[in-house]
Formats: sequence, structure tokens, C-alpha cells
Amino acid sequence: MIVKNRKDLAAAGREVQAETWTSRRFLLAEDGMGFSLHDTTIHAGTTTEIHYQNHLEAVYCIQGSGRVQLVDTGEVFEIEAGVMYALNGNEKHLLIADTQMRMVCVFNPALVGPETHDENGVYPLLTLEEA
Ligand code: 9YT
Repeated sequence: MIVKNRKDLAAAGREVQAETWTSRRFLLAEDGMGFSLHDTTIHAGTTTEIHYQNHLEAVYCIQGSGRVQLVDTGEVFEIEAGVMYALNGNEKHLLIADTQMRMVCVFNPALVGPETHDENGVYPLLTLEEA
């Protein structure tokens, strides 16, 4: 069984900081669950361009508010605490945070650990050997 406290993740090397977000990664590929599980804070007043070409992601907002805008269609989805969205079509999107947002994020396949967005908002598909 795996039990982890969010406050221990940074010291364990499982916190990744980007300009617009901080991601604390509870479960990674090495944990063998087949998905990764993150507690992610999106900084207030930011817009993040994201395009997970190699992963599916489900995001459950548990704090704050903002919106997701799909780049291809312009469709906008309002996000607040209690709302979940799943990128089941690798949709390129903007994540716009009006306030600080706290998200529980699940990735399939599991992230390995150090992944962060490249200039196109993509995470590389890493293997455990590459981490
Ligand atoms: C919602 C979202 O995708 N934010 C970017 C960070 C990502 N969720 C992560 O690595 O935790």
C-alpha cells in the first residue's frame, strides 16, 4: 500500500514548478499504478497553453475558478470547485485562472516525474529509464 502526505512531496523530488503552476506528484510511473496523480496549483491571473499530445488527462477542480478554452473550436468551459474535465481527445487548450485554482490531475500513461510543458504546451513521453 502507498500512503503519502502532500507536505512531503517537495523533499522527495516530486514537486515541479512552472511559470503558471506548481505540481505535486503523489503517484508516478515508478509506483506502478498505471496512471499518475497530482495535486496542482494554478497561479491566479495566469493563462497556460496546454496540449497533451502523448497523454490523457482528467482534472478535478477542488478550489478556485477560471475556464478552459479549446483552441480549435473556441469553445469555453467555466471551471470552478466541483467541476471535472477530461481531455479524452488530446485537445489543445488554454487554462485561464481567475483566482488560484487547485486541481487533482490524473495522467494516463503515468508521468515519470520531471515532465514540464515544452514551448507548445506538450509533455514528452518519457520512460522510467529516461528519468
Ligand atoms: C491542469 C493542468 O494540466 N495543469 C498543468 C500541470 C499538470 N496538471 C501537472 O503536471 O500536474
